[in-house]
Amino acid sequence: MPKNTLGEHLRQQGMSRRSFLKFCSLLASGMALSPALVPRIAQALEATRRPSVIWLSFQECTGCTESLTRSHTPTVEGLIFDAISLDYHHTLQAASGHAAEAAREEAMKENFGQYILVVDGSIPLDNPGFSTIAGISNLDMLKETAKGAAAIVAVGTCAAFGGLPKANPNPTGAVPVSDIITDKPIINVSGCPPIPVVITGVLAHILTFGGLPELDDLGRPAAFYGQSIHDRCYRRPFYEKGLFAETFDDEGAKKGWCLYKLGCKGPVTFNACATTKWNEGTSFPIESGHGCIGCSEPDFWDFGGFYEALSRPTGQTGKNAVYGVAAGTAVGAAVWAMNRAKKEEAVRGHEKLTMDELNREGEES
Ligand code: FSX
Repeated sequence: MPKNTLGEHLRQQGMSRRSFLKFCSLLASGMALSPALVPRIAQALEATRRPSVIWLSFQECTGCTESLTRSHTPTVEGLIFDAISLDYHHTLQAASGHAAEAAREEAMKENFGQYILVVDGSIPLDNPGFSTIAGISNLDMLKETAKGAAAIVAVGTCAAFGGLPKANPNPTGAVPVSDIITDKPIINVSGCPPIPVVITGVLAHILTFGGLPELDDLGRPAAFYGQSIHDRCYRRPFYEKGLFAETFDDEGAKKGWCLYKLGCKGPVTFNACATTKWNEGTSFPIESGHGCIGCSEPDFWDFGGFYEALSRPTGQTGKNAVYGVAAGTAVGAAVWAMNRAKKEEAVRGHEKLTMDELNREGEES
C-alpha cells in the first residue's frame, strides 16, 4: 500500500484545497450521500492511504472495463483512479507476461490483508483449462488472490451472478465469485456492464469509510440498487395511464409511451440507470427507445426473451413468475400499487405469487 495519504498524494499532484473539496462533493454524489457529509468525507480522505487494488478478469467480454473507462477527466471516475493504487489489471496495466504476474504477487505480499480485490467475469468449474491466465486457472487465481484481500468487489453480472457464461446450458460450468469465496465480504456490483459511476462509487465508499456500504439481499449496494428501473422511469406516467407502444415504430413509440409491452424488464430490475444514466448522464436504454433487458438481475439471459413482454406468462419461476402474470394495465397497476416492502420481498425472495394473490395485494394497499 502506498505510504502517502490520499490528501498528500493529491496535493503532490497539484490539487488545491478548493479542488479537493469539489472532489469530495463528487464522491458524495457518486456514493449517493448527502452534501452535508462532504466535510466528513474530506476529513476521512485526508488521512487515508490509497488502497492497493488487484483487478482480475475471468470469463467475460471486457464490457465491464470498457464501461469503467468510458469517462473523460476530470470526472469522478478519473479522480477515483488517482485515489487508489491499481496494482494489477489485465487490460489496463502496461506490464505483460512475467512482469505482470510479478506485480500481482508483489501487491499481494506487500499488502496482505489490506488490498481490495476486484473481480469481473465468472469462474468455469467444469474444466480448469477453459480459462487461464499465465497458465493459472481462474479458480486457482481467485482462491490465491482472495486469501489476502480485505474485501472483494464482484464487478459485472458475470462475477456477481454468473452472467452470460452461466446462461443455459452453461457449457463451462460457470459460477459467480460468491460460490467460491465464502469467508470474505463480497460486494456485488451487477450490470452487464455495470454503470461506471456505480463501480467507482463503491470503491469511493470503501476508500472513505473503510467498510462496506449497506447491501441488499443480493449483496448489491442499496444506494444504487434500492429501486427498480420502473420506479424511477420517466415513462412511468404513461404506464399509469395505460399508454403503451405496441411496436418500435408506431405512434406510441414516437410519443415516448411505456415500453412494457415490448419486453421492458424495468419492473423487475433493480439498478440506477434511470437516475445516474450513462455516458455522463446523457441517456439510458429506455430513453433511447429500447426496453430494459434486466442485466443487473441474476439469470437475466434466461428470463424468456428480451422482447417478450412480462405480461405473457413464461412458465419461469422466480421473478418472471411474479411479474409474468401481471397481465395488462389493470393488473400491472395493481401489482405496482403493492406495498413496496412486500413487492421487494416478492421480487427478491423469488416468492411465487398467484394472480389472485397479486390482485388481492394490489386491492389491499
Ligand atoms: Fe460480464 Fe464484464 Fe457483461 Fe461483459 O467483465 S457483466 S459479459 S459487460 O464484461 O463480465
